[in-house]
Amino acid sequence: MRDTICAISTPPGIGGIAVLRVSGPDAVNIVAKILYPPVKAEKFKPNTLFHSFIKDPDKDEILDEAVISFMKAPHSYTGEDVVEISVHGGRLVPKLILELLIKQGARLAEPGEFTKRAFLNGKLDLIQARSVLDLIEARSRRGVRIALEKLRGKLSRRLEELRDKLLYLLKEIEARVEFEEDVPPLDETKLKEELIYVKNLIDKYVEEGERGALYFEGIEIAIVGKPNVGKSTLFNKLLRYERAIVTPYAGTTRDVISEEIIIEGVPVKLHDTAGIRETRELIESIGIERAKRVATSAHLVLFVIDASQEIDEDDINLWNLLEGERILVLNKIDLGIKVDLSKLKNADRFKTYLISCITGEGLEELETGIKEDIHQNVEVGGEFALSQRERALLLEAGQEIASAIQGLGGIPLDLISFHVSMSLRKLNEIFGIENIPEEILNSIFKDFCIGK
Ligand SMILES: Nc1nc2c(ncn2[C@@H]2O[C@H](COP(=O)(O)OP(=O)(O)O)[C@@H](O)[C@H]2O)c(=O)[nH]1
Ligand SMILES: [Mg+2]
Repeated sequence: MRDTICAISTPPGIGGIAVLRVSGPDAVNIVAKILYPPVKAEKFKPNTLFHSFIKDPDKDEILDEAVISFMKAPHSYTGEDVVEISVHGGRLVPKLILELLIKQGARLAEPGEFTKRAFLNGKLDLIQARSVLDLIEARSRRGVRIALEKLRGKLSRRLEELRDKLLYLLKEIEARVEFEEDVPPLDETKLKEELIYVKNLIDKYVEEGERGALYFEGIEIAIVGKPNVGKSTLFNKLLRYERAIVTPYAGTTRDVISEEIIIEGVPVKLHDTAGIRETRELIESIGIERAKRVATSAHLVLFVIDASQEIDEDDINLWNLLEGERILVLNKIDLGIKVDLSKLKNADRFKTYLISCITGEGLEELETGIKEDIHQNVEVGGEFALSQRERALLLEAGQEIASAIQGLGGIPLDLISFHVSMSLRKLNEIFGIENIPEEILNSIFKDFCIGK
């Protein structure tokens, strides 16, 4: 039998109300003990509210006025008896009530423990449980939609279809391994086709799930260029406030400054970097190292050049240092245009924008270009998001199927069967059907807040 847990489910601080949640077999008894005037357990009717006062049974002092609701097992979030106590939101009172609950025998819940119980009691599969976190953390409407669909089982249903298919194939193969004489021989061509079908579907889901995940994990954009070309000015323009210090002196930005903005529903971490050039100064050179790192790991680089100057060694060296996607930004066109892009290798492969951060010319077009690029990255149609754990397991499931396909015709049938069953196991792990070790379970729920 599980114990009874409690937590404050609303965020800390001052608010209209605060909600304390109690879940477990003793929820009603424990809460009843701190109500005043005293109530019997019968007072708690499923799915109804009643008004009461909260009082420490050992003291003669009312703590607050409250509304109590009761959801009876299994018809509650956790699948257990759940009592929720709404009190006045404040700095101290909810904490005092929480202490009372603990004194009466409830245990303070761990982060995500309510949701973990929902999973353990079969109210949610592990995919849905994880989507609760996505929903809480969603920073855009699109993110909310993706998380909600996942919570309602959209992804679970798709993966279930995969599982059913694999289960069917596994039975087909196993029948040949076990009762070779009694069943018609295996049509290997057909089996291969079906395995390829499954493999392609898995690949598609991994890719789609990765794109969808960008709505939660976000993407990174780094502004890169030699000193004094206007990186910090552009950074501030894109943020729409003066975050980075701008001066006419080269080497002003010595570290990477990062801020998050939402573009097209996608959280974008924008990095302003130290101008990259040869330098003897220690602080500046550490900043430059960081800038290089950020530029390498970013999804997109905005490469800024001073359009009013000729391209020099510093621009060229830096350009050659980069590998990934980038957008070329020719800034300061209000001072005239002198650049000759042919000095930059393969510059014509990338989108180029002429702008002036001072007059604002071209900025809108640049922003549209950035949006387009983000769209390409997350691509409309990223219909669901996979967490890193889900992605890793799905990839492994796919690898097992690939091994089965490769082995067909060459290796014994029971080995093929082994790969297919391993793949099935990985899928089951995603759902949480396979026995999952306590540490892994805890690591899944540890990112949740207390009270969820
Ligand atoms: N004329 C002109 N000056 C600019 C423009 N953008 C930035 N600057 C100036 O260039 C200098 C360096 O800008 P800053 O953003 O600090 O460059 P960073 O070193 O690349 O971060 C500052 O004096 C800015 O005001 C522009 O579009 N036109
Ligand atoms: Mg700067």
